[in-house]
This record gives sequence, structure tokens and C-alpha cells, in this order.
Amino acid sequence: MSSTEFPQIKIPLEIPFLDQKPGTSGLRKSTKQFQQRNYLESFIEAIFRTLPGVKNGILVLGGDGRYGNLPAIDVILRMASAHGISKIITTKGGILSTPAASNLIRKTGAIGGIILSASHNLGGENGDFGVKLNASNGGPAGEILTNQIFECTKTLDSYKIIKAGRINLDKIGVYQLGSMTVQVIDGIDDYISLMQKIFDFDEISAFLKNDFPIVFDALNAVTGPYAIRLLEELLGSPQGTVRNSIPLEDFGGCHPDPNLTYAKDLADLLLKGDKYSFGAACDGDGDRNMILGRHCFVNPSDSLAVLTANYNSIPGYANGLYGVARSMPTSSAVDVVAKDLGINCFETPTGWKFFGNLLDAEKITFCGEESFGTGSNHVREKDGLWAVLCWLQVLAHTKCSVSELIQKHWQRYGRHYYTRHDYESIPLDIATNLYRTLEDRMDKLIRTDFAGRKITMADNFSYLDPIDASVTKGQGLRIILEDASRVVIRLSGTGTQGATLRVYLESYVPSSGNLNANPQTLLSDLIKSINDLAQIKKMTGMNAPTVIT
Ligand code: VG1
Ligand code: CO
Repeated sequence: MSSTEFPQIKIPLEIPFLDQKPGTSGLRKSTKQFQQRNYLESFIEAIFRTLPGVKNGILVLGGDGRYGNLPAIDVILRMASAHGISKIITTKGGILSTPAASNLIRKTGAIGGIILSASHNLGGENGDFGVKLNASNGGPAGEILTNQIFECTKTLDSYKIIKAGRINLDKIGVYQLGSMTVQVIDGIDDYISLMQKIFDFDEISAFLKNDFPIVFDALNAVTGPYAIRLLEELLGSPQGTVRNSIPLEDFGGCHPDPNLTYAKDLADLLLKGDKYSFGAACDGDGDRNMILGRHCFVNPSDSLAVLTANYNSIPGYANGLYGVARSMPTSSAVDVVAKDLGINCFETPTGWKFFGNLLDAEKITFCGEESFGTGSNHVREKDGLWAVLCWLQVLAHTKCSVSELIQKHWQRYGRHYYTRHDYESIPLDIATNLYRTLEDRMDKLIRTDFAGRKITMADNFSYLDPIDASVTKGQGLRIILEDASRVVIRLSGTGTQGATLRVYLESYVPSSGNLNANPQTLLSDLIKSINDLAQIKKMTGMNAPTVIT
């Protein structure tokens, strides 16, 4: 095909203001904002001008199926061609989970990937949309690159695109767009074969068939087709095991955030009913996971600790772990296991990109965040279905129920009681004022009383990356007490309505203590004290958090 069939045009740009939050590996905004003229194009132009290797490079492209995905893919394909990308690998229907995209980038030697998703935020015309950029290691673009892209958005005056008809993504095949090849692949296969390398499917399958009924809720988001293939077709669970399995543009109204509030139907099935022994859900783009057992919720911080303690049940890791890492607000449950195993445990700021260097340098094998994120060195993103398979493998290998496994864990290591309180949609000025006021007081808090104990440390968390020696400051206010209890306060970087304040609370009870208290009760003195100290109720006018985990 001659290039005259695809004339390249340069469109002058009135730059919309892209108020990308510093440090985020993409742009996440309301769908309405993305519909503004030139909004998507500006950000994509900045990416193509900044990302190394664009000329003649391979790029992976896909999304979680939410409203706006297909038109965005069309624009990005035509802009990629105009910028000299040699090949785009995309998928049938544009459906590609974040961990599957990470795998594809690594497998194909791509210069990176663009994932269209606002992750766990609502979708649809009244929901959110997002563009996430991943680098050539398969992980979220790091601070340096994202800051360069943001700088670039400020000076754009035009963008490049070719004129061409829309490629039909319903069919697998190879297409030509100007000088660029578009390869439409199935998108599921590569991920499934990666899982088959890590797990013993026969062992899991035999275990499930022996009276261990499971249920998975894809919340009408990206994981449905992956979960059907894995759980129903390969592991032999009955049809219907995967609920809400078809990715829909508005997620069928589901809020694709796998927690006790937004995945309530699933939670009720497990916590109140007796039909299932195991339940799980993933978020919009498939990188988060929630694990439930019969009458039992697995806190994500505990999940990381339990998987670390049982790593040798999983064939892909049976040779040992390099080390582990957790984000700062994640509970210290995994630290205790790491110590017992004699491996390093790193503490990073919130956000998966901070694990990238540690994974690349083979300092860690497992990592996780309290926000329902668990993953390993198999890709450079957190991976929801991988975590589900890890749990099933460990249960199959140890022949335990979820609650038995958790109880045994606490009996051995003690329990890190943990909760997170989210206050959503606070007016920005109020949230900033609350945070700044507390921040200003941090120095003076040391050695004062808090919940009947002395504060031994109070600071704003700063991270020195052990690999590239970069320093990231201002990652959350933490108050540490003499008994190692912790309270952490952060402002969310992913919310799109006003500000979200997150309060994280943790207290350790040794194995000789009460291991089965209600976390809200056990942590009530910390909850009250931080409310008093930061004046959360008074300043926000909210009597209770929006979400309690
Ligand atoms: C939240 C979580 C954080 C996670 C991030 C992206 O960020 O707390 O742990 O890495 O979402 O997850 P914040 O800044 O809102 O607290 V996802 O599923 O959007 O890739
Ligand atoms: Co996500």
C-alpha cells in the first residue's frame, strides 16, 4: 500500500490543560474531560515525543474495555503510524489486562505499552477514563519519564496523525496503517501460557474437583475472558464459576473495585453463605485481587505474608525468593515472614512503579500493596489472577481451607491487625489543609502520647531507591508508636473527584494474644486518636469513612 493512501497531517493544537498528578504513570480523568477536543491527542503526542525508541519501535496497546476504549485505540494507532512506530501489537476487541500487557511488552521486546484504563474507577460516560504508560521493562513508566512527558504537554503546538479508516479489531490478523503494521492477537493466550509455566494446574484442578467450590467475580471488566479460560476451561470449574464475565463499556454499572464495599455481592456470597469455599474478584484492568474464604476475608497485607510464607507450594517459586517488598502503608505482616526466611524486605512508596527497580535487579521476587495488589517478578505489574492462582495452589498443596491457612499463619507469626479508612470526594482545599496542618505538626509529635502509648517516630515518608539512588519525598505521614503500632495518612493520587484521604492503621498482636478480634474494635483507640489529632470529622464534615477495608 502506498503512503499516499494514508496522508499524514499535522493538526495545530490548542492545548487543553493536562493537570497530570506528579508522579503518576499516566493520566486518569473523568470520561467527560477526556472527551474535550485534543485532550487524548495531546497526551499521546507528548508520549510519542518523549518515549525512547518510538521510531521503528514496537508498541503494545489495549485496554480494559471501558467506554471510550475503541475510539481511543483508533486515534492512537493513527498517531503511532504518523510517528514512525513500526508495529503495534493490539488485541481482539482491544481487551488487554494490565498484567497481560506487561507480559506482552516483555515478551515482544516492545519499547513500552499504552493501557487504556482508569483501573478500579467507575467506567462509562459518567465514569472515568485513563491512559497508562508502561516502559520497556513492562512496568509503569518511572518518575523521570512521566515528568518529561508532563513537561512536554506544556509546550505542544500540534500533533501528528494519519488519515485512515478504522481497523476492525473483531478479527485476529495483520493490518497495515501507512508504514506501520498492526497485529491483532487474541490477547489471552500469552498470559495463559505464562500462568502455565508458574502453576501446577493438575494439582489445583484435582483439589477443586474434590469438593472445593469456587466463585470469581470479574465485575464486567477485563478479567472475564481470562478467568473463563483459566478457571472454567483449564481448571475444570463448572460453567458459571466466573460471574459478570463479559467486559462491558460501563461495567454493567459495577464499580470495578474489588473490596468489601464495591464487590458486596461476592462478599455476601462468601461471608454470609455456605455455597463456596473460595471467592475472588479483580478490578477494572485486572491488576488487583480480593481473596475470600468461607466466612473469611483475607486482608491484602496478610495475603502477601501468607503467600511469602508458602512460596514453596508454588512450582514457579519453589527454588526460593530473592526477597520481598511492600509499600509503606502495607502492614508489616510480610516483614516478619521475610525475617523468618532470612530474606530482605524492602519498604517502598505507594505505587507499583517503585517495585520495578527491585524486580529488575533481582532483589525481590514477591511484592504487594495493602490496596489489593499482589505480584511477582513474572511481570512488572500487580496481577489479580496470578494472585488467585497462587492462593488456589497454596490451598491445594497444603490441603487447607482459607481460614485454616490464615489461622495457622497467625498462630505462627502473630497477627498484624490492619484497617484502611478512605474518605472520598473531600473538597480539595479542605483535604489539603487537613494534610498540611498535620504535616506541620509532625516534628512536635515525637514522645507525646497517642492512644495511651508514646510516639517514637513521626515523619513524612521519603524513599531512597537502593538501585538508582533516586529520592522520592513526601510519600505519606506516618506515626509510629512505642509498640510498633502505626498510623499513616496519605492523599490519593488516583481519585478524580475532589480528594480522597486514606488513613491506614496497624497494630501487632503476638501469637499468644487474641488472634480473632474484630480489627475495627482492636484498632478503635488508634482510630479515635488519629481522628482527634487530625480533626478528620470536624474538617471534612464526614461522620464515617466512605470505605472501610
Ligand atoms: C491507589 C492505591 C495504590 C495503587 C494505585 C494504583 O493509589 O492506594 O496502592 O498502587 O491506586 O492502583 P492512591 O494514590 O489512590 O492511594 V490501580 O489498580 O489504579 O493500577
Ligand atoms: Co487496577
